[in-house]
Amino acid sequence: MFSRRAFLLSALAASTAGTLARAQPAPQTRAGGASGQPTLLRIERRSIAVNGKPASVLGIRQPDGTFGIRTQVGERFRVRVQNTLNEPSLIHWHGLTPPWEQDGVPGVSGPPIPAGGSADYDFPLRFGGTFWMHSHQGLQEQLLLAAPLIIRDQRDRPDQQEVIVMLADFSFTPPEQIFEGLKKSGMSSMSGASSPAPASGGMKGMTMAPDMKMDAKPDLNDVTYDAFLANDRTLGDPDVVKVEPGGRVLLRVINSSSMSAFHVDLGALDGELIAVDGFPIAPVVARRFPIAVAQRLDIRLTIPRTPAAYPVLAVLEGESKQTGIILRAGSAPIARIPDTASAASSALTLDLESRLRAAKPLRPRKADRTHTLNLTGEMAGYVWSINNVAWNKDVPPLPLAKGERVELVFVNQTRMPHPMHLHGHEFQVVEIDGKRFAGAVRDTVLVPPRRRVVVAFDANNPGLWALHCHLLYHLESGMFITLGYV
Ligand SMILES: [Cu+2]
Repeated sequence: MFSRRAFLLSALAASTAGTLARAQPAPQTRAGGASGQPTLLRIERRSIAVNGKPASVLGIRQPDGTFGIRTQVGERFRVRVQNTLNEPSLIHWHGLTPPWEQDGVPGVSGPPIPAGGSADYDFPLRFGGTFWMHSHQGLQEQLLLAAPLIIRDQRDRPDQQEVIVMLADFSFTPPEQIFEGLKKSGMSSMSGASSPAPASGGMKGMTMAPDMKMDAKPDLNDVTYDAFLANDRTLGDPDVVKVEPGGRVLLRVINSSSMSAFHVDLGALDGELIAVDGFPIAPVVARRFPIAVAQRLDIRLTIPRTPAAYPVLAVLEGESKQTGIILRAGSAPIARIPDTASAASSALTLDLESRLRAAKPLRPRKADRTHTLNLTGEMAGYVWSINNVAWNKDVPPLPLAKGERVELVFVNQTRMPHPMHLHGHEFQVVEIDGKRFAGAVRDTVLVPPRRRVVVAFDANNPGLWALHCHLLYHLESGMFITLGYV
């Protein structure tokens, strides 16, 4: 008999199978479901217009044109993904807790789906909320290969209109060229600085410049984008959503950007933030909320009784560029909103994070195991790493054991913020800079420059799991590690 560990390793080594799902018991037939057929999702090339110019991008849609999927907690996630591209691809279910082989990370959970191939998924949905799906293959995410993944639950009221706002950054430059440019410009900016010249072999990128000041300004927005999109559109031609005057709206904001964080700006409307990354919090009322890459915000709004157009904007961190959608109550006229805000926004901070409190916190428990993850690297050569090791196939998984309470200590030693994402488990923010508190349960947490953030999770989903910075080019250059247990 194979031990579970042997199974784990052999499954890892298998790289030819096109089907990822393990054999499952006969699926329950859903009420109204067409004889228990899985939902079909197609990875496909599609065309959008950006700034009046055509752009060829990727997407994930059902045959009827629906982007992504909307389902219900308690249902099984029964999906067949068809890859219609002429290159391999694989979709990660961001924030869900599937069996590890169905997590959609090429080389970790299994092989990518070859061109023209398909893969099946079948697992129970443990919780509801706002999630999303995106390619974890190469740089496909930059080509908008992402879609909403909404799981309705008892928080979804019949008298509340759901509005999805999917944010993205867009460039007409091919992603591979963007990545090459980052590596080159990192080198040239380094040689022009007063810091010591970079050593050959890229090793310089693995340590902090010794003369770096503690108060050095953060590096934000490495990539200069051509546009910022909300539901695939710019403010020049925005998504206009009809809402009821006096009605209630649930905004599900998803930051599917590859590299860009925003401040969500509700203008004159008060928003009640009720969940982050799908998980409920003690509600926070405000008109502006930060959202890092890969995070989600569930915001309840009450639309005033006066017919009017209410923009929901997202202002780029540290700059004035903005995108957004318009909520149109009644037949109000819609004014053109410029794609630059009147003032530049600040960098994202942890001010809101430190105020968030989980509505359903983890059971208090001492950590059985703690891993410290120094976030390391720098712009020179564009090398990003964890504990000074840029990810490669020979890096062993961080050890842990089933049943343990595990704490991850993120210490950002760089000048860039890093949104850190753990696969297959929800975690709770339990400490910021030495101050313990019962913070939000979520799956992606921002670690700004020089800050220390601690998260806790229960090791209840054995397998091999990715843990990484969600900035696409940081992830791609090595700010990535795995956790493994049986
Ligand atoms: Cu990063």
